[in-house]
Amino acid sequence: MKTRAAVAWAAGKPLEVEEVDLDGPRTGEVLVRIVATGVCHTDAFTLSGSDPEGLFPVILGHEGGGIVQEVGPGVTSVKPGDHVIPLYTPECGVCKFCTSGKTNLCQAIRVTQGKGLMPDGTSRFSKNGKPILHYMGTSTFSEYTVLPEIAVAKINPAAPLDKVCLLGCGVTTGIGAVLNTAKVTPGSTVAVFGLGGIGMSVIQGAVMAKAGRILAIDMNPEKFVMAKQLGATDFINPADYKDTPIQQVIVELTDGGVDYSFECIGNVKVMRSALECCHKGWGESIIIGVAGAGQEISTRPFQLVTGRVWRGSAFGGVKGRSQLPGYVDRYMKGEFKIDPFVSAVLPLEQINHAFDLMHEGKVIRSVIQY
Ligand code: NAD
Ligand code: AHE
Ligand code: ZN
Ligand code: ZN
Repeated sequence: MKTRAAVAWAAGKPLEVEEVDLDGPRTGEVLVRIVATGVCHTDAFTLSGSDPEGLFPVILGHEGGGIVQEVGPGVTSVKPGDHVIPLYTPECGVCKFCTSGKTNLCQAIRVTQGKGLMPDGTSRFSKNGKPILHYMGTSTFSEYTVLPEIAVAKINPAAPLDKVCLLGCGVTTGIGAVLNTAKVTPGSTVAVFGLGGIGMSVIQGAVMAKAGRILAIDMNPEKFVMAKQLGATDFINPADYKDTPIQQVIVELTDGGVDYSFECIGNVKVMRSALECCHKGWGESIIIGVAGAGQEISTRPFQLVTGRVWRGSAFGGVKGRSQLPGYVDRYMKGEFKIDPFVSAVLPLEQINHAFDLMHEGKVIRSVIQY
């Protein structure tokens, strides 16, 4: 079949919206019509050429919501008409990782996914006979996409797909990092570095965890408005403290440091600040931001010897098939917000504008509606 898609032909070049060919689902695969997709900073990161795994040409996008159109042989858990969220972290339920009880990082198809291919080692997308690669196993910047069955979460059909698509990455990542990875305890002091879709979701998670104080940190003070509405209590622009390292500012403001910090930017220098603003003896820093090829983190080992902890979190530690539908239901019950995060709704033809809005810091999320 043909599908409209935004193709990234090369790193650093604008996406081109055009018709491409899409092969139908093979064994264990499903064809999904994407109704809406968010644009996450990770899409921009890969498009920029900084992603060590970045391959081109590719159809980006990993924060979608859609409806199953067709299933391939052997698919039993979903059927046409089911509403689904594509999962860049699938859940096979049987691999060593899925059965460990210790991680959400299912590895059943990670190798082929990282090469932009379906589990059988081929691509379903092409143009004039030339393959176009998949991205993060999802490629939601295409109106129709083919996904492995283990990479779709079946959700409540009453949920608005133009909102819950953000549970495909940003909102789940932020809330999950607080509740699953850090396990923030009531009364804690929390610092959030970077107030995009991820950082704002961390703030929501911290409120859900009943944190006592939530410090919101960003170079763009316009972000403080929403951070305050969501429940942040302190607002810090590092540009206001040029002569003092920001970790020192935070340690002084919080009687020795925060209990938990979250890096939601992808800047290795900020990752260091986020660790070093943690309280001696117990403070934990969670790295969520994704850093470019060749970047490395550093700190004095003494920071860890004296009890601070560095952790990372992918997709908020959430297992997609078994736990994400519950997040959709919790949103529907009003336990957390998604709607205010949708700053702009754009047609696929304006997807490059969505990237511009992100780089200009004008949106929390743009949602592409097909
Ligand atoms: P975003 O672009 O919407 O937000 C980033 C924010 O950081 C912006 O508000 C920006 O002003 C702020 N910022 C930039 N540099 C800063 C600095 N030096 N100090 C303070 N603030 C600064 O991005 P996003 O979509 O929220 O994603 C954030 C990061 O999380 C990205 O690196 C993305 O790739 C990553 N991410 C990781 C996961 C995961 O599972 N680990 C999931 C989604 C996104
Ligand atoms: N490909 C990059 C790493 C990118 C990365 O860390 N991705 C996160 C999700 S970001 C979503 O917006 C993730 O889940 N990582 C786990 C995984 O298996 O990819 C690189 O550095 O090579
Ligand atoms: Zn993302
Ligand atoms: Zn698995």
